[in-house]
Amino acid sequence: MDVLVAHHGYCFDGAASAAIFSRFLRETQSALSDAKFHFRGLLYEPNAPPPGDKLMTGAINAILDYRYTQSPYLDWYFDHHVSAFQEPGSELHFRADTSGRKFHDGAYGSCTKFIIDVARERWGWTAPDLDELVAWSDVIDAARFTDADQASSFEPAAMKLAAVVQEQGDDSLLAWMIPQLSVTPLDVLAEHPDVLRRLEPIKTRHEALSKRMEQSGEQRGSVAWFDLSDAPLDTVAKFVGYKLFPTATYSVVLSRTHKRVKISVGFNPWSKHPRRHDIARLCERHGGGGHPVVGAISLPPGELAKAKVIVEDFIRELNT
Ligand SMILES: [Mn+2]
Repeated sequence: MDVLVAHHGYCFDGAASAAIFSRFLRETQSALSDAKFHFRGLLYEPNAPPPGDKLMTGAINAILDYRYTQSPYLDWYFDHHVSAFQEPGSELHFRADTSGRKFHDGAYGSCTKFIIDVARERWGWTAPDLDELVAWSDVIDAARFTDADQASSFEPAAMKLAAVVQEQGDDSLLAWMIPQLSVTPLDVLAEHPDVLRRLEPIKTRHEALSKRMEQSGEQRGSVAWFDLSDAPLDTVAKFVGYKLFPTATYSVVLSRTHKRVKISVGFNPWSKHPRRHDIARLCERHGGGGHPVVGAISLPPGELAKAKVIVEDFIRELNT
């Protein structure tokens, strides 16, 4: 039997969700103890095909940490994105499901924690050796770091692995790493030569980007704003903005790659001021999505001018 685990691609929570879910399935469904597991990353790209198109006929199919689909091939579903139901009618379809294998809870900080909690409550399945993986997924996906310095650090093993998954993630790397994550302690896996080799250039790019953000950043009211659209972005640094502008309540970053123009919006997790906006809802107005505290809008690469108009809108809105 084949099992296809389609997960949010190239994000630590997506990979950790796939690791925990595949082990859960192996250990609780006796028919699947010898199954062949396939992993497939799904991206939030403009014009991304409906996730149902990525499923495999004749296999057990799961979608984790990604949008719901009404596809009849979907067997298992776990997600915590509040924007999970994008296709018309998909939320009603989900609510009408009677399989007992499809779960959604927008209150969770990570899909990984959601899966392990549901598996324990409904199936009595536990995996105490994965506690560290679960805890770190929750910290990373919900940005529950102690401060902006910890959030930008490459010291903890989970942060090294997360950087590699995010920046060098592809299906062949994850085909190796996901099964490893389900059985290997994080500090052992983070010292693997294949991980270290990929990490070095990431650190170098990260330092260069930090400099670029320092030069281009400005604070407008309660918003730290970075226009990085002058040159393609080759890395990400989600929290450097708050290191540079610790008094900002929000950050807005405009960036582009050859595939897309992206507006990333976040709430400063260490802000002294309360969050007054639901960022997912604001992003949805422009065809994006995410969580209440962090969201993004992706546009085709030719729409930089349109993106700049949206940014102005956002900065105004976040300052009201
Ligand atoms: Mn997630």
